[in-house]
Amino acid sequence: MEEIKHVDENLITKAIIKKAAEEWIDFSECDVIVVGAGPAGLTASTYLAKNGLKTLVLEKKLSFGGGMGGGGMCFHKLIIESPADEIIREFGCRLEMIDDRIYITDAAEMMAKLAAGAIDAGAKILFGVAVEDLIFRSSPLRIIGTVVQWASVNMSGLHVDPLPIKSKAVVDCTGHDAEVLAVASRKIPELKITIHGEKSMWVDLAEKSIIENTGEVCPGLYVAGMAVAALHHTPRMGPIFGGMILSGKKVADLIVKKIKTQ
Ligand code: 48F
Repeated sequence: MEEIKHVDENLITKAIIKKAAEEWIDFSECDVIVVGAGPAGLTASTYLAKNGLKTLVLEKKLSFGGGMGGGGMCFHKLIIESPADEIIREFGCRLEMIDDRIYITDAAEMMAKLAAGAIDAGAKILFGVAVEDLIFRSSPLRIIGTVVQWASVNMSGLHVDPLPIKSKAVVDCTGHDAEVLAVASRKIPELKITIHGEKSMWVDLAEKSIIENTGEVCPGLYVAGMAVAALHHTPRMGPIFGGMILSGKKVADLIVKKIKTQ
């Protein structure tokens, strides 16, 4: 076997910092910032990027998948109902039918394939970056980007000022706590956003309401996935993911239409 290549320690540091900084500069202004790399965020970013929009996904954890990894109470399976199965198949995910138009898949497979789909479509996913605030303008009132911080800095409790990233649209895909909308509600009262929180479980109604209520919250700010239930006080649905996938696709379609006609 050929001898392993010698690597100078300094080259590692220089290469990582140079390449990462180049990409941060490039993405400091983008078309869409998707906050959260769960099922809704990954689906949305895939279709945004496929449509040629410069799409940045900010995820505060060091992994993608959000609530997918936990399956149902840590049993490693997820349920998908029609017509979301068509989208899941587009990502190359294998499904097994368990009842009329109801399917099951592996949590790890769905996480990996949705993320690979988003990356292959051209979306950039950054881990360990938390969105802690928004950039806004008045007359007319609108959102024009996010304010970000290393999640590890937030966890440390150190006082470090964050950095802004501008975009034409921001999508809250942060799940049950609707973290971005919660900040908007608290810090930009003119937007008149109230987070009521999700209701108890009712699967059919939950899935339908998520898809129906997915969309623009105010100019430049959109919501998809479970954050929709938190905003509209609609039920939760547990480990069934058709609504998340269709919500992600719907928000992407709305943003593409809006940005391309601007
Ligand atoms: O929670 P999550 O999976 O949200 P989702 O895409 O899907 C919900 C389902 O997983 C499930 C369900 C229905 O099937 O009930 O729970 O709506 O993914 C949200 C992601 O956002 C990240 C978080 O770490 C997770 O990966 N996130 C949350 N707040 C922030 C954030 C933030 N402030 N900045 C960056 N990432």
